[in-house]
Amino acid sequence: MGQIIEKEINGYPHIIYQHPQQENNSVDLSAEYLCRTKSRRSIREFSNKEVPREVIENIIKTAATSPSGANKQPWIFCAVSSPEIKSKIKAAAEKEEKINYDQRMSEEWKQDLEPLATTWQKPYLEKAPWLIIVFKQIFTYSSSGEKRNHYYVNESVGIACGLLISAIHHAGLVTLTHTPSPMNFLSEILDRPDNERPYLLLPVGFPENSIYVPKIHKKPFQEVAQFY
Ligand code: IYR
Repeated sequence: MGQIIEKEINGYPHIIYQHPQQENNSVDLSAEYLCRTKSRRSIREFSNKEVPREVIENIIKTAATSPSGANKQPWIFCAVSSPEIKSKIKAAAEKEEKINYDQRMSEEWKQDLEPLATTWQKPYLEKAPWLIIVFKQIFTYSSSGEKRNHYYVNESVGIACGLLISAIHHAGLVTLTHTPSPMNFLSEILDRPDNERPYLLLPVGFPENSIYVPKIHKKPFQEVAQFY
């Protein structure tokens, strides 16, 4: 008898689940993914080499596979390649960052950032071929205009951004998780609706030739994992 692949549970259609990789090689697969992932670094110096829109679409589609509270998918990924819009974003971000570095950040915070050599200037916001601005949707509107709840919005969008960053790296590109603060200027420049809040800004592209990154280390495994 053939396998039933569809059935109703709770009155809703369900389909049988099959993982595409059914061979028993999880050790090799996990080691391979670790190896590929370890080479990821946050990059602040971008080449202006073009990145095809299809790559950006694939990266966003990958992020959009993410799990989310009640599968509400409370996110939108805005991809900007327009030089005019990138310039507006750079100007607004630098205005806020200058105030941050001059007035809002504590001495301890500035000291913590010294190894990263960051400043209020953000040339990558113009130079990178793409900016992806992730907005969280704190609620949504039904087709009849009623407010509908979203759940675990920060967790959901955070997980989706993790997948996004991984997809960017695995496409041979680089990014930076940039969080200008405050960042409501992004809602204004991109004319986003009132149910959305900016969450993360990621310049995406190829790295500039011969660049240096800080020699920093991830915590040793013993410090980040505890087995019981
Ligand atoms: N947002 C500022 C400062 C900054 C803060 C942290 I925490 C970093 O890890 C890096 C930078 C900036 O982008 O310069």
